[in-house]
Formats: sequence, structure tokens, C-alpha cells
Amino acid sequence: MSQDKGSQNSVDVVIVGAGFSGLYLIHRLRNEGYSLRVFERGDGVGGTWYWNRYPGARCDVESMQYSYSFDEQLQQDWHWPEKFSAQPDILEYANHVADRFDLRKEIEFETAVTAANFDEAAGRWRVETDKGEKVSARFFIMATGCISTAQIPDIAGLSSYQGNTYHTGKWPHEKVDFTGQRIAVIGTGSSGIQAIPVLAEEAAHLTVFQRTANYSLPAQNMTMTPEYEGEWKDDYRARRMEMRYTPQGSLKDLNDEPALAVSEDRRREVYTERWATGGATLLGAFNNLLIDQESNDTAAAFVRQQIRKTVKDPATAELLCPKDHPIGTKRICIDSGYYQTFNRDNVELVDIKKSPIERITATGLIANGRAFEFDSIVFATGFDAMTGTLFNVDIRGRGDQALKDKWYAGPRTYLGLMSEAFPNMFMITGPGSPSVKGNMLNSLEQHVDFVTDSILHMRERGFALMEPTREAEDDWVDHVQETANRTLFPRANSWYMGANIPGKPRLFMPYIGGVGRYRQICEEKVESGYEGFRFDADPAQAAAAE
Ligand code: N01
Repeated sequence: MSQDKGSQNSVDVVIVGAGFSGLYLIHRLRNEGYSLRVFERGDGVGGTWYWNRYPGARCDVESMQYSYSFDEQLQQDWHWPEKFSAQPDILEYANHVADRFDLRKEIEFETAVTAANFDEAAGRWRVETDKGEKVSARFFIMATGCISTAQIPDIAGLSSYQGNTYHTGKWPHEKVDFTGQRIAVIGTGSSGIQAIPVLAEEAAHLTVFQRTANYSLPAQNMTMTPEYEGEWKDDYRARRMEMRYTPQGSLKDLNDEPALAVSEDRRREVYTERWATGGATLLGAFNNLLIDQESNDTAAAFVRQQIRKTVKDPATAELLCPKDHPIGTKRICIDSGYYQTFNRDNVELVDIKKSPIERITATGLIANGRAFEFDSIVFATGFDAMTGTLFNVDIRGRGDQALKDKWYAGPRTYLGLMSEAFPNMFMITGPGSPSVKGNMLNSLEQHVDFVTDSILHMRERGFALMEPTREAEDDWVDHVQETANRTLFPRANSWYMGANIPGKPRLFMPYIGGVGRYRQICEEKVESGYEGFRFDADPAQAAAAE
């Protein structure tokens, strides 16, 4: 059984990260009697929701669905105050789960894992931390999230800036008071689009620097009603089961009809209804919006129409209208009053599409040949997604091969769970799994269950090592790309494609074949004897027996 944290340098499992994946892993593996060391670089639990504390941060999956399903009493007891939860409420939930299941005592906070090497002779992982500790473990699990390495672009002069700088993904813990300040926000992805309306209310003046106009849909958020909450709680088990086999891991109203099969008037009616309902429901208005360009164009045109109706200044409205990628192929943004914010007198939109920000100065920045002065600059510039955090740890598998080297042309995984030559190393929601293309809570629970069940499978059968075969991995990598290529997703310069990081290989990283379909594939592999994986005996014992 597990002992006090910090007391063991040889354990069954090392877990990196105490976000939602790490917490559930601790719960499951500890209940099965495994000894653990869990390292978390932050000083609290919650992962993404620990770091992304920027004003306006909110989840765009409904609260009743963006929560754990593993414990019936937990889901019955917990009350979400709003339809779409704000970051502080989600963080409070993570803390509640950590306390309720007594998980905190397993976690070493403010400790980053720096390296992990697979010792082939011993069949164990040697893990090192930034505190200089070395721990040996049979299993090594990266539960580090998909968007956890914040990215500040390398703009000339950045270090000369005398004002305050912030990144949405590394927001300070104490409240930042922007009253009376002139602020710049660089970036108009999900984070920027959520932060801008809130910052605009506080700041004296806000300048938004936009490189790519993004499609944003209104959240139409509301206070949770007892009726809605009750409806879910009365039927939670059945609904959770249903969610698991849906395309996005959540219950949504998906219309199984192609967009061009109905009249233009009917299409407009459907889009208008879904715009009023809020959230990402508009993307489910027809069944081929993310596959067929002409169909997609109809939804994109509708959203541009809404933008032009909302934003009073026609030139600003035009700049805010996305025209260079199909709607939904960059992560759709969900906002509360984003477009309306540009009607405020204290907000200006600056287009930097044609020429990037020239440089940052001591007092502001220069863009389009114009000098701006700011008290604070907010970088809403995104993340080195999916692979960045894995590469921040020097992970080496068989033959001292670095993960980074093996993946030089893009991530190579089997089912987004493991990579060949890295035995007993698991990734929770790794590249090649649906992860960010669905309800993350649903996907991470599935992965934690898969990993725990695999470890139990090995225990029952006396296996020591688990690893995908090269053939299975090659086939899966091809399948992930072929599936993406049947959609419109590769047409956008998105972080899904690695396009936001200079030099990153351009390919679609998540699996877009559907959350439910993916779960079925995983189940089929297990049922057919863990097809595509190979299991080996303990190399140390085998050597001793010779
Ligand atoms: O990051 P992003 P994010 N000069 O990469 C711009 C999740 N999330 O933090 O599009 C100027 O999407 C960049 O421009 P461009 C969600 O999955 C969820 O906003 O590359 N601009 C873009 O506008 C989301 O997708 C929630 O041309 C530069 C922006 O910065 C993911 O996190 C809320 C630049 C980055 O957008 C990441 O979202 C928040 C430069 N040098 C986040 N470099 C919800 O659940 C980058 N940009 C609601």
C-alpha cells in the first residue's frame, strides 16, 4: 500500500500532474493498492483550471457534463451555480474532490519532473525532479494535460518593456486591478475572447491586437435552475453512459441532416434557433458542417451576419469577420458579450494580419507603424499544445531514445495512450486520442480507467511490461491522419495542427473519429486480448533465472 509522500524512492507508479486526470488516477490506483509518487508543479490541484485564472475564464462544456462520473454520490451532492461554470467554481470542485477522496496527501506540490529514463535491464523508470530527487517506478504516467505549456511569442524588445505582462494561462493568483489602466490584449482565441469583455469593463482603455479573426458563438450562460439540475441528477447514470458513446463525449442536440438538404430559409431558422440556445450547438445544426465546405460556408456566413448586426462600426465589424478558415476548424470560441465589447468607446481593434507587431518598447509596442503606450500587456497567445508539456520532460525509452527525437515529424502513439519503445509509460489524453476534440472530463476518465485496467490485467497475468507494437502504432498514426483528412480541419492554421508554434510539424494531433467510436475501438482492442500491445515478463527476473 502507499506510504507517506516523499518517503519512497521506489514505487509502483509515478504520476506527473494533479489536474483532473492525476486526481482520478490517484483515486483508482491507490484503491487497487499501488504505491504512488505524484508530482505537481503548481501549489494546488486542478491543472488547467489552476493555471488559467484570467478574468472571464469559463468552461464551454455544460457544468452538468463537465464533471466526474465515477462516483454517484459525488455527482448527486455537487451543485454547479451556472449552466457553464466559471473557473473559480471548477477549481473549487477540483479541491473538493481532492479533499473528499483524501487525495492531497499523495501529492508533492511545487515539484516538476524534469527527466524520466527507462532502465531496460531493470524494467523500471528512473524519474528525476527539479528538487534533485530520483525515484524508480514500474509505471510512469504523464497526466499533464493538452494545453499546459503557455506560449509567449518571441517579439523583439519584449524584455525592454517596463509595464506589467500577463499570460492568460499563467495568471496571478491574487486579483489584478486594471482600474484606470491602458491595456493591450494580444490574441483572439478562446482565452482572449473570454477575457476581453471583462477587461474592457475595468480598464481605462483596451486595445485588442488581432492576427486572425475567430468565430465566436454566444454562451447564453444562465444561473442553474433546480429543474435543469434535477432533470440531470434524476437520470445521471443513464445520461453519463449515453455521453460516452457520442461523437463529442457530451449530450448535444445533433441534427442528422446535411445542410444543403434544406431550404435557405430553413437553414437560417435552424442557425437562428441554435444561436439563441447558445454554446457550440450551432456546429451541430447539420451533420456535415465539418466535412463539406459548401455546407460549412452557410454556417460561417450566418455567423458573419450576426457579427455585422452586432458591431456598430462597419470597418471594425469587417475586421472581426473570419474569412480565412472554415467555421469550427479552429477551436470554436464561446463568449459572453465579445462582439458587443467593440461598441464600447474605450475599446479599439488593431488588425495585425498583414504585418506582425514590429516590436515591444519600454512603454508599449509598435504595430502597423504606430506606437502604442500601455500600462499592461496581456498575452492571450495560447499554448504549445499536446506535445509541448511532454517534451518539457526529458523522456527516454528503450535504447536511450528521446521521445522528442522519435516524434520529430509529429507525435507517434498507439491510441494516444502509449508509444512504442516507451514501455509502461502512459499518456492521459495524449496526441492521437480524441482529447481536446471532446468533453475532456469524459475522455480523461476513459483513459484513467483504461490505464488502471491495463495495469490490473498485467498483475493478474504476471506480466511486467506493456508496450504497443510498431505495426499497431504505424497503423494508428495513419488512421488518425486519414480520419482528419476526410474533414475540413487540416484547412486551418490551428494549434490542433501545430501551426501556432514556429517549426512544429504540421499535422492534426487529436483523433477526430469521434469520442464514442474511439471508446469502442479501445474496448474492441481489450476484448481481443489487447490487440496491438505486447506484454513481457520482468527482465530483471528473467536475467536472474538464466
Ligand atoms: O489560445 P489560441 P487560447 N502575434 O492558440 C494569437 C482551450 N480553452 O489560449 O490565430 C499575434 O486558441 C493567435 O493568432 P492566430 C481551447 O481548447 C478553452 O485562446 O495564430 N497574435 C490566436 O488569436 C482553446 O482553443 C476555453 O493567428 C498571436 C491567439 O493568439 C485553447 O484552450 C477557454 C501571436 C491564441 O489563441 C487555447 O486557447 C480558453 C503573435 N505572435 C481556452 N501568437 C473554454 O473552455 C499567437 N497569437 C471556453
